[in-house]
Amino acid sequence: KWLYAGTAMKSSPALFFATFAAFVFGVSATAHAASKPNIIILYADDLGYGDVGCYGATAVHTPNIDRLAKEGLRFTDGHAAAATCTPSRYAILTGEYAWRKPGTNILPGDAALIIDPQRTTLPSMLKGAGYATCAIGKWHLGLGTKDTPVNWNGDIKPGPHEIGFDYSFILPATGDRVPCVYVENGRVLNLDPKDPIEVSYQHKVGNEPTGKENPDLLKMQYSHGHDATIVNGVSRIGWMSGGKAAIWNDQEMSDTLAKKAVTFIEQHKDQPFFIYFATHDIHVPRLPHPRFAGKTPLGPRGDVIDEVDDAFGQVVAALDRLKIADNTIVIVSSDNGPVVDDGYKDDAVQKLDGHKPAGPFRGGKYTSWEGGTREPFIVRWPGHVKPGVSDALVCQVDFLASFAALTGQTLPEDAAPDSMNVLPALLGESKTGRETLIEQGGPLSIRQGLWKLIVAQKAPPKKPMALEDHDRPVRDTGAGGGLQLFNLAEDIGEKKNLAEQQPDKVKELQALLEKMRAA
Ligand code: NG6
Ligand code: CA
Repeated sequence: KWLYAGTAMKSSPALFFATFAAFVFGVSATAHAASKPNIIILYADDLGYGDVGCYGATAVHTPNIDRLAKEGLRFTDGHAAAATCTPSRYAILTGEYAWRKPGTNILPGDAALIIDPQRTTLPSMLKGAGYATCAIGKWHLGLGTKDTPVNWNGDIKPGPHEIGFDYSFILPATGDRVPCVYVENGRVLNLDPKDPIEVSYQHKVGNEPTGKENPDLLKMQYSHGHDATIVNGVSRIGWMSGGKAAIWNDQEMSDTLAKKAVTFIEQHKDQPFFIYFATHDIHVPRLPHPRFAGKTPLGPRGDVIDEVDDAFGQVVAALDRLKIADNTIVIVSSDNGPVVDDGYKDDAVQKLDGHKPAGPFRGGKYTSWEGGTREPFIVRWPGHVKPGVSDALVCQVDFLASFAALTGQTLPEDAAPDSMNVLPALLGESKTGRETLIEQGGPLSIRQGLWKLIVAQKAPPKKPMALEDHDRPVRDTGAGGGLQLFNLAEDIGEKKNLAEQQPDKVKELQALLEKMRAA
């Protein structure tokens, strides 16, 4: 890892000098200015490659993301580590592919924390470098331990704090999973002790109506799953009772989270800070604030794209206002590819009308196709990152090693095993990033340059990665197709399986994948 750091410094003389100066003279101000910029990850949920203007969308309004792309580097081959939320978030925070650790697929809302507090994480590494760290928004990495399940009415830990975040304001799991309450620094916000919260993912608790029993009470119907406790007129996954005063307001959520991020920036503007800003948008249930409702022809799914852009804009505006934009790396990306119907009847399918959520790619969320993990991926750092477009292959799993190199941190030997220092690519100093990448759809795929091999079983798996609906055709996941080889240089849409034609390439990639798995 230290070698990586050295390489990065070599490629950036200014950075090297500043780090050197800081080292020799102990000038932390210099280090802050040059090698300890603030870092903000603007992390959308389920936002697809083709869902934003700068990647080709025309039916939505994303001026803030488009501005970041114009002022920064827009990647065309930037990836989440997986095609669903929990494994991608596990990887971005730990620098380890999630498939190495069992139990890291989509978690229920009462799951235990899946990140070992002993390990080095992106926030703990940056904390060690002197950063104030915070997590705002969607968590979905579990809370509590297996032995001591989370106590919603007491101290909720271990959680963000135990893995390196100084401040946290989170949704415990997802917007469509109970409990529908915010947890701030390990306590449910606005909880009335006389109205304790009970949560179950096994059976109904309390007397709240459910989507299944009382569909007449719903303001939005579910299309699959999502038939348990009704909260704010929307039935969710899982049952909850109590906590009335603590229930979040879905329509206000985007602004609530953005304001928390802005406050954190205001409070920490004079020291290096790291913000993991994980929006609920554009995940289901899609419930835009009234100022965005109906603003796009795409229905709620389009409206919440406008909304997430606005939330990002609020954060970026704070940097401008406080005059710290030049000293802040802002990253925009998403945890997995797009999905249109993800369990509620919100018109997303009907109103798609030519909009291509995954852009030119096949598939999306839950799938092994490029649409599963290839995301909007933008890095802006005024004066340091030359604006442009980069085709370098990079992945969110690389942030840990890359930012360790940037901030001069040495990682322990066993930390972040899959994180590569691709800092020169992230800063636009190099046109190349990784040579290989493992993509986690259902089955794993391996990328080697523009070659891609999906290593799936021949027969379709009985139950795809997410609980599938039964009344519609099975999603085109790429699973069940056996070995599938694609040359993305000529076939970006993964239409032409070359496995039979090129058995040697298949063998080579299979062996490479096995080697990386075993590493
Ligand atoms: C699936 C849910 C889906 C969504 C997903 C997690 C059903 C039928 N589907 O199981 O709605 O919540 O899990 O999404 O319940 S993610 O972005 O957090 O990975
Ligand atoms: Ca997601």
